[in-house]
Amino acid sequence: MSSTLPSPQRPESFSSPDLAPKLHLYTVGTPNGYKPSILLEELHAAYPDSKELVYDFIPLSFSEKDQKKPEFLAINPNGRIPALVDENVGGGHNIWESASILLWLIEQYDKDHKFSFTDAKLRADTLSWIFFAHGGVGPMQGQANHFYRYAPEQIPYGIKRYQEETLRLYSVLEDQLKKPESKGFLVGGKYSVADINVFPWVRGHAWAGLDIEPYPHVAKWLETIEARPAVYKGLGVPTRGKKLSKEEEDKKAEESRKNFGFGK
Ligand SMILES: N[C@@H](CCC(=O)N[C@@H](CS)C(=O)NCC(=O)O)C(=O)O
Repeated sequence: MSSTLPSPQRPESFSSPDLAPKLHLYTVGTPNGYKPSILLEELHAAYPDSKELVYDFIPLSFSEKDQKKPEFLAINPNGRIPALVDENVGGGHNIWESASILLWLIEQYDKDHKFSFTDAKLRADTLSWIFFAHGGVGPMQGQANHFYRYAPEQIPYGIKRYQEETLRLYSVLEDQLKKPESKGFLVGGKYSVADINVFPWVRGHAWAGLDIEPYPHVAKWLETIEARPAVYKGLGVPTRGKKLSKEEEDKKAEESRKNFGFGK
């Protein structure tokens, strides 16, 4: 049976046709979607000779409901992006849930622990911050986005509840990042997978109607990470989101409402 999913595309970093991709990323330009492309680009920059890291991406379309098609459900039974198929391992392997994909990539390909740690306590700290973001920032900010941007009726209680909880989580990040020993990163005084896992969410604070100014250390952390060339490249997969005007934001929200079936 031929696939009805979009064709794979090559990211700019691996445009050479003689490199056969063994990693296939199913993604959309959302915070969860950007996490693995950022890490893949960081790994490529850190290990430029590794052929195992050559990847392509399949830009799924929410309006076409690609994420609910049987071909994709065979890869991710939860019907959501991102998902990764890794053909470097015997028999291939499907990995889904954004944080799980990051941990898989680190375990398999970050041989020199450039974005991870060998020390048991720092590994545990990494998991703590990853679970904090995966169970807290992502879902809470996702709900803030929903009530603030997509809900067909404005429900002030829902907006307030999720915006306030997201801001509380930002204050936890702020307290960590302001410690001198943090050196501006979440774990072990260095940029790691713990930062990559939460960065795309916090970067999208404005979409949830949130202001980052009360959190200067978080704002500085965002700026530092955003300035990394690999992060720039990762944010271009599948498409580069551009800064939108208020009118463009409202149009995008309207489109998204239609795609998710709760449009006006
Ligand atoms: N916990 C999951 C969340 C995945 C998720 O909610 N993905 C959204 C985009 S950010 C999605 O696929 N939405 C489409 C849908 O719900 O059908 C993860 O971190 O991978």
